[in-house]
Amino acid sequence: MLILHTSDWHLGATFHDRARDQDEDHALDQIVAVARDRRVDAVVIAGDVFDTANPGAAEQRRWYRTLQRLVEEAGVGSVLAIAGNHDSGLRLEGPRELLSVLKVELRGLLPRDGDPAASVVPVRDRVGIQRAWAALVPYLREGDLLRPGDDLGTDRAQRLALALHRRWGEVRGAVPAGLPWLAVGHAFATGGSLGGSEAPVLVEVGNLGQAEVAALADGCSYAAFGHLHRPQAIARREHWRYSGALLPTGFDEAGQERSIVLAELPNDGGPAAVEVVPLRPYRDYRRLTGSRDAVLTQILALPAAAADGPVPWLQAILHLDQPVPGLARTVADAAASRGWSCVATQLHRGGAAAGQVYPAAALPELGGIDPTEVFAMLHRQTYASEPTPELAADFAHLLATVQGR
Ligand SMILES: [Mn+2]
Repeated sequence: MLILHTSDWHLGATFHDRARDQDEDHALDQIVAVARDRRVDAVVIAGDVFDTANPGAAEQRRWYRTLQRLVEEAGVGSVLAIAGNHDSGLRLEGPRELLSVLKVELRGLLPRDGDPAASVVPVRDRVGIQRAWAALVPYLREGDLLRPGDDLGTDRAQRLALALHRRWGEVRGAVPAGLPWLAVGHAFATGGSLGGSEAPVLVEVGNLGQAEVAALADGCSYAAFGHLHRPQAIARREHWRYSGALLPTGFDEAGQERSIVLAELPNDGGPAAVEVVPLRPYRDYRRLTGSRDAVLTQILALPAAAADGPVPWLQAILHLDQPVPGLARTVADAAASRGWSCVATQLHRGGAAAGQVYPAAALPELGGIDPTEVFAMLHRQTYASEPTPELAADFAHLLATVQGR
């Protein structure tokens, strides 16, 4: 049985205040196409379907339409989804019973006194025959985990980890024997045996800190996790994975490939064979850093964007030692000349950001300081340099005008 694993769609998330409807559609189209062309049996969405607990109408429509396409257009036998920390579990599983009739199983909540067996669902192939089980554990919050009378120690992080592992173990214990099974979770997971540079890269940490994925996934054929945005195996087990996010979530991820996972479950319940399938990006992202001149040179060397294609997005981080009026406009115009859009300009001035000009003990009387000296001190603090003669002359002219001399 072939499983398609994806997560962290974050539908409706803006990127530097810009909507990415077309980017989302472009990625979701590819997921539907892979599910159809590769004859996928079941699709797993491991949390953070939406970016906020209260998604807009357009995002909800995109979500339901994608579910419908996976079932009707791609022909999959099961779609399984859980809530992540960005989702409202209550809202996500609102239509749960209705969608269950339509081959879609949603789990948004697992209350602390809820039956763990309610989180275990059958996974059916394209002709509707059950071939596996799935343990669907949404992102769990403190109130879902701790029970009255619990004595799990005084350290909060350790107490929550123990309670999470207990809950995961209860769900795992509710999986019937006899068929392969999937573990589906949304958490910052570790393998437990790794440390230092081998630990999973921490991209986003939930309230619960770290969790031992084995507590849920031990003995499963495939563990489909969400929450970390970089695609990766967990604890070097190729069949325990984060699929990674649908779209880049920051310019620091420019150039990072986005992907989905295809996992072929063997009938004997052993570990799945895994294939990572890249998603073609809708647009290019680039971050350019350096002095004003260096960044402008790099911008003019960017590949020219096709006039009828998606506009690639640029972030410019400029290191300045002098004020440069109109710089953001200059950078935006240069980007536009190559067909790019500069969606974010960040200025790094060389001086101390919020340091004190004077030591606290030696604050002078304001009336006793010459305005020209105050201007020079501010310049030193902001840019770690002296004002140029031209700038000093401009300031002197301005001061004379203000003072009416
Ligand atoms: Mn998350």
